[in-house]
Amino acid sequence: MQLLTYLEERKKLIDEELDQYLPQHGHAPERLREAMRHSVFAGGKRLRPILTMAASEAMGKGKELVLPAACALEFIHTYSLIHDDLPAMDDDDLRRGKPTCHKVYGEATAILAGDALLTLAFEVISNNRMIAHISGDTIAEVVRIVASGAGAAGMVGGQIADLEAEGQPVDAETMLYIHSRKTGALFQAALGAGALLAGADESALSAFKRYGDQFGLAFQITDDILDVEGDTELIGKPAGSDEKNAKATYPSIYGLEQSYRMAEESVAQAVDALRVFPERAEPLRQIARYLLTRSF
Ligand code: GRG
Repeated sequence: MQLLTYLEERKKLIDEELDQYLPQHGHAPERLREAMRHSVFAGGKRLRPILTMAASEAMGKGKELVLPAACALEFIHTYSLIHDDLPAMDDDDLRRGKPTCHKVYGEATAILAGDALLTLAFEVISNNRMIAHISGDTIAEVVRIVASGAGAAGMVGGQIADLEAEGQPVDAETMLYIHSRKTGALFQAALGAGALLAGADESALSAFKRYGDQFGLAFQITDDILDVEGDTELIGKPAGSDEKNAKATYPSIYGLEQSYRMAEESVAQAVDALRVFPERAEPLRQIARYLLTRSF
């Protein structure tokens, strides 16, 4: 399997689908529509929806089955980035190499574009019932795990813990708490949604959970490493911003070399979590390994 071709094909499919789900002309106020599109199409890697599809494929089901839920995860991710960039939070001018939503459309519109993307996500998940005749109970469970991953016990909880930790000395335990929620919880939800829609039982769900835990950790460590060593052009934001903002990161606590070894260990554990799955889980294994070589 050629991972880069796989990722490119999936990204293209997701982009086409995202376009369909976003409000069309005349179906929402034009400025809001434009702001939502600005951020959704600013060039993300589409990792979360790709994981949703790959989880379904690992279960032996098609990727099409989970496309609405996959798009929902990208809408939630995009909303979180829009709000994270606001002056009240990280106050960033650039995201994915482009001016942030509030820089182009103003703060009020950016807040509302984020709100509209978050709510659109749940509207879209319910579409799965129509396109693939998934049972109402399964849809309700998918809504529950996605809402919980995105909410107070997940991403939003991690974000506030991160804001509260600003300017304070942060130990390794607190950093893990922040990252497993702020970043990891949405990856978990993406995998869980794909697995549930594809009919995963308790034991398969727990394997995906183990994979997701370690994947989230490896993603965060490599994200922190890229902030130190990465190329500003490629990562789409100024390199060195974590140090400038006095953020606790893996390199700041463990040093670069040890951080890289920790990322390798997490990737190995993520791959190991999938040992019960046959060949069709290969994309998930390769996506985890790819974290170690990514440049953005
Ligand atoms: C505002 C509720 C709320 C939450 C914000 C996602 C987030 C929580 C903050 C973003 C800050 C940040 C850079 C976190 C590190 C991990 C992360 C989410 C990186 C961006 O994800 P990628 O690399 O982004 O998947 P692309 O651009 O490829 O979609």
